[in-house]
Amino acid sequence: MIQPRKFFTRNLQSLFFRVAIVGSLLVIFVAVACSSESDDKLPVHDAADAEREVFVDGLTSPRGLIMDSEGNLLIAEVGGGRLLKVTPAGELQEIATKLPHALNTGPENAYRAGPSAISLLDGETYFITGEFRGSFSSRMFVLTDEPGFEPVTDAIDPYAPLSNRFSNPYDIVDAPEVGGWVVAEPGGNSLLAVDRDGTVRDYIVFENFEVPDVELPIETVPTGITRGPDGALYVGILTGWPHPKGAASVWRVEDLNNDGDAMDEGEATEYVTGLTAVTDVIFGTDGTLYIAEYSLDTQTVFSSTDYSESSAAHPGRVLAWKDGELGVFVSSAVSPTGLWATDSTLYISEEYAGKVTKQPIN
Ligand SMILES: [Ca+2]
Ligand SMILES: [Ca+2]
Repeated sequence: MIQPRKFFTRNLQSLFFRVAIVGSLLVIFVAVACSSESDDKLPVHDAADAEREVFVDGLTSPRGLIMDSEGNLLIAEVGGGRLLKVTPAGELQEIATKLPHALNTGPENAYRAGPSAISLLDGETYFITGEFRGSFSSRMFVLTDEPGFEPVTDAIDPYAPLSNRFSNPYDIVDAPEVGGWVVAEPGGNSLLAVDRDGTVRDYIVFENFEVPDVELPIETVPTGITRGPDGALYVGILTGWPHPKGAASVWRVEDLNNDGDAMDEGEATEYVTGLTAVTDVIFGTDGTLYIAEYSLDTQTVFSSTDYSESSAAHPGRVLAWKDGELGVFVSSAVSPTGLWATDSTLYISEEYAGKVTKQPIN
C-alpha cells in the first residue's frame, strides 16, 4: 500500500501508533472553509516580474536561516550537509561541513536530507537534521571543536510511537520556557519541547481537520516556527496531502498556565487562515509577519520526481500580514522554505533553486 505522497515521509507503522495514542492528547479540531480563491484578490506589493537580488546561489537545498549578533546570515544547507555563513559584505564561508545528511530521500531516493535549521544559544551552534534514515538522522546536534559535532538528543527508534520523540524535525526556536528549544515536528504533527539535556517531549500535538470536497482528513503538518514580539510562538502549517488551497494557516501557541506544554484550553489558536502550504514564518522588526507559501500547487510539485523543475514551474510566494491585513510581499519564489528578516531586508531560502535571495523591506 502506498501512502498518499507527503513532503515529509512517515513510517506507516508509526502512523498507526500515533493514531492509537492521539486520543489521550489534546484534540484540536479545526474546520477550515475552503478558500474560494480569495488569495488571488490579495494586494500585491512587488512587481509581478520583480527579480530579487540573489544573495547567494549554487547551494544544495538551502533551508533554515538565522542571523548572528555580528550580522552574518547563517544557512542550514539541507542537501549539502553544511552550515554556511554569509558575512554582511556578502562573503560565503563554511562553518561546518560533512554534517549528518542522508543520501537517499525524496523521489527515487535521489535527494539528500541533512541540517534543516540552526539555533544559536549561549554561544553554541545547534542544528537539527530531519528525514529518518539512520542513527544520525532525526536528531539535534551541537558543533564542537572535536570531533566537529556531537548529538544533543538520542538516536531514535523509527518504529516507536511518534509521541515524545523526533521523527522529521524541520525548524527550531529557542525556548527558555521549556529549558531549551521548541522544535516543529512535521513527522508527528507536533511541536516538541527539548531541554538542554536533550530530553524530548510533546509540547502540542495537532489534530487532523476536514475541508469540504476533500475526502481525506487533512493533517495539520507544522513547519516553520518563530517567536513573536508578544513572546508567543508562531508556527506555519503546511497541511498534508492534498495540500488544499487556502486550508493552511499560522497558529499562535503559548503555555498560558505555565505547566510546560501548550495542550491546555486556549493555548493554541489559529492566527492567520486562508493560506496555502506554509513552510516558514518570521516577524519583521515592525511586527509584520512574513509567511512563506511553498507553492500554489504543492500537490503537483510533490507528484514530480524532479523537485527543481516542478518547484520552478509552480512557484510559491511570501505573504505579509500586519494588523489583520494580508498582502503579497514577494509574488514568486521557488520553493521558499526559510525566511529571515532584519529591519531592512527579508532573506528567502529558495530551496530547490539552490539560492538565498533578498527583498528590501521599506
Ligand atoms: Ca525558520
Ligand atoms: Ca499549558
